[in-house]
Amino acid sequence: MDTTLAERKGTTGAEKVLKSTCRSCHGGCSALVHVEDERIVKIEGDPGGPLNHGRLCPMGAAAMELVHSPERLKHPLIRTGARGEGKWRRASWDEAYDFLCTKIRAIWDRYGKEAITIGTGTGRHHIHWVPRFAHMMGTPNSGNSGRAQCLFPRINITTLTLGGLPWCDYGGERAPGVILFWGHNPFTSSPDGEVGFQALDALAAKPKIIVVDPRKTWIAKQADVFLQLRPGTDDALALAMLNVIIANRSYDRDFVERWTHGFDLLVERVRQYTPEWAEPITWVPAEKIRAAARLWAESRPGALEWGVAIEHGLNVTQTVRAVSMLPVLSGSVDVPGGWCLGMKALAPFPSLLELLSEEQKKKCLGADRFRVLSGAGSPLPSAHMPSVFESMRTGKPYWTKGFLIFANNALATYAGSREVYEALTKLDLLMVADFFMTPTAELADVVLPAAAWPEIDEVVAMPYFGENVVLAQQKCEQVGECKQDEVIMTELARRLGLPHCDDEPEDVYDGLLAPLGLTFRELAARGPMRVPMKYRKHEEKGFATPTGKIELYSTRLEELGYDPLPHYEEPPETPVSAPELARQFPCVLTTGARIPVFYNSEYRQLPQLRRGNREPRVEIHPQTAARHGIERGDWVVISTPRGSIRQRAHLTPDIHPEVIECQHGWWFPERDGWEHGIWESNANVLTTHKGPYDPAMGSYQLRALLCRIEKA
Ligand SMILES: Nc1nc2c(c(=O)[nH]1)N[C@H]1C(S)=C(S)[C@@H](COP(=O)(O)OP(=O)(O)OC[C@H]3O[C@@H](n4cnc5c(=O)[nH]c(N)nc54)[C@H](O)[C@@H]3O)O[C@H]1N2
Ligand SMILES: Nc1nc2c(c(=O)[nH]1)N[C@H]1C(S)=C(S)[C@@H](COP(=O)(O)OP(=O)(O)OC[C@H]3O[C@@H](n4cnc5c(=O)[nH]c(N)nc54)[C@H](O)[C@@H]3O)O[C@H]1N2
Ligand code: SF4
Ligand SMILES: [Mo]
Repeated sequence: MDTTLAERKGTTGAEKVLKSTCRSCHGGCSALVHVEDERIVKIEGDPGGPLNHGRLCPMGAAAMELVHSPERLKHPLIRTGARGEGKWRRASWDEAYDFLCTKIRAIWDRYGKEAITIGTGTGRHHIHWVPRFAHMMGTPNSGNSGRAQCLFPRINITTLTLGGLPWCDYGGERAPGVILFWGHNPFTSSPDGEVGFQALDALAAKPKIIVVDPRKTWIAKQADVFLQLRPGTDDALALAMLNVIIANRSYDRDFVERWTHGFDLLVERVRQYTPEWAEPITWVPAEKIRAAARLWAESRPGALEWGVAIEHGLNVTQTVRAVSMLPVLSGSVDVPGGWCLGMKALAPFPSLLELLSEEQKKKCLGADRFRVLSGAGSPLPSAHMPSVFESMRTGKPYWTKGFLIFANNALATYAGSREVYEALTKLDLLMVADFFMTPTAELADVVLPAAAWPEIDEVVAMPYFGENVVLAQQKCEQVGECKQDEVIMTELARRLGLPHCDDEPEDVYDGLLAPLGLTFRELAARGPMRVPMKYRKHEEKGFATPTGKIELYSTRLEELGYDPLPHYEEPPETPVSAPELARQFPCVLTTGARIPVFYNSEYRQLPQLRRGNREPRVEIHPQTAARHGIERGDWVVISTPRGSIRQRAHLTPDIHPEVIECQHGWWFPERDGWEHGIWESNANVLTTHKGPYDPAMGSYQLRALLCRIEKA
């Protein structure tokens, strides 16, 4: 990887156009990157892109501004003052690596290899490399701000019960008859390698539409049935829909009989969950629940678009279980236009888990308690991150003393920002690799400049863990001394003399592509590749579960000590379970519905995206605002029992009158001081990671909490 760009791409002088893949979000849009004299001069959508057909969203369109931002970190920094004092010295990569190696060895000697955790954030290009690097380092502890909160509950639980996570079949043999958007808005969020443009294109065939959301989103306005529920009650709603489908006998009898395990037990279980039972819990009229269940069952095949909203609460496992049964009962699994298991085009990623001894694996923080988070069925093992923070703060069950972060603004995106702060300031070593000096990076001992997507080589397969489309990213420009995360991990591994440190990232890419008979360079030259879809794969080999069937009654959950059938539990902080508290905090708070211009805590530095979005916004229903004397554009203080923040009032009749929605990820890069305003408008000042948790995944609450609003 050390040949110069000019040599590799022949870019000296004339303009060249290189094919790559946008990852300004979870990604997948094919892009053409124009390079002149080794500098990017334009980035545009690639008309040949299988997922985007030439289009880019606002964040993709701002990618060149990201690459060339004057705010970018361009060389390593070592802290010279106290944490947060903002005193740094510029260091060479050699010095930075030497500094890291000395600190790492000192922690190993004093506290053991498990005392270092490798962290990352949402699904970046290097998401698989983080646990790999942890295993090379001899630690069972790696994880991210989303592992128990984002996609992985869906992955781990469907892996246990269906043998894998299915995705909507767009552009296949036929179009879906109905699409169910459940706590999910892919037109804005394009999550997990499932680009919103695909969902948009699927609407052209005029499927029936059902939307479950406390806010009347753009897609909710086109819906045949819109279920405007109380945040956090998704499980109750899904159970009531299952009840109706079973009571009406409108399920696919052949499929259920032949391909599911435990249907009779499910029938028994959901008999109690009638729409009338669900109405006062969910705030959705029973008749609407019936209408949605009828439409879903009648308009097969059904495609389920479910999102992160169901993973930001405490009923994650049960909700994933209940919602995933809707396409199962309607016989929509792995059929054209339905909800299909991926083609798994790549070879399994070499995670090097085998490097950990059994004794070391047992030290994975929180794994014994949250047995679906990182046990069998989890394609990416993970520590329970709240337990990691606890171990940083208290030394229980042992000390975590080093935290090496590759892409995560921990102070903004984990629940309980102040608790995270307390934990980070107790470390002996905090390393942060990022594009920018974030408030989290400001607390580090070493800050490393990371390369952004147009500056890296990578194989990407979309959707995540489905792998129907394989794409390449190509390094098009060298910015300052920035390095790709995989390269940083490899170089650090070499300095530490870790096992497998001789593998080049490109060797790994070639290995992943071997089943396709391609090398990385060949893929990069030819562009994206779509693997032909095969349907009803279970007819050949069954489902990859212990019974070979879809487990409505989960034998794996039973074995792990969890309820094998879905049930509903009211979370502890709601108007129903805590009426006393609700007198002080009368509104239901949800946070973080995605907006088109920012990515979690990112991009506030980019004028193209910040323009028109200078300040954080809280959505309030006009009646609720009037009750509190709040007018459009006022600063509003939002409080929970844990803290207060302020955001500007955005009044809209599209939100449920009892619900408040505040944006997440806010800090102000332009402000002085290490905090850069991290305590002012950051939604996670309002949350906690100290529990309670979902019993199987260890998820905490980022949404569906009680709050109070007042004019600032
Ligand atoms: N209250 C509340 N909190 C939430 C959420 C919510 O809805 N509400 N959403 C949660 C979810 S679902 C998630 S996944 C997390 C996301 O949490 P994070 O992943 O922490 O979020 P980001 O702000 O997207 O990214 C963090 C940092 O990564 C840097 N970065 C981006 N790409 C790269 C790269 O390739 N290499 C390196 N080294 N750095 C890079 C960015 O500059 C940024 O500073 O937040 C969670 N937090
Ligand atoms: N532009 C942009 N794109 C992003 C991101 C970003 O920050 N910006 N973040 C990325 C990340 S990390 C993720 S995980 C994905 C998430 O993307 P999505 O899965 O689409 O999730 P959100 O947009 O967070 O929420 C979807 C909807 O859930 C609703 N909602 C809120 N609470 C509840 C609830 O309790 N129940 C139900 N049923 N609905 C509820 C919200 O009103 C919102 O309309 O987006 C990714 N893509
Ligand atoms: S949807 Fe994501 S991958 Fe596509 S252009 Fe936007 S940021 Fe890039
Ligand atoms: Mo996420």
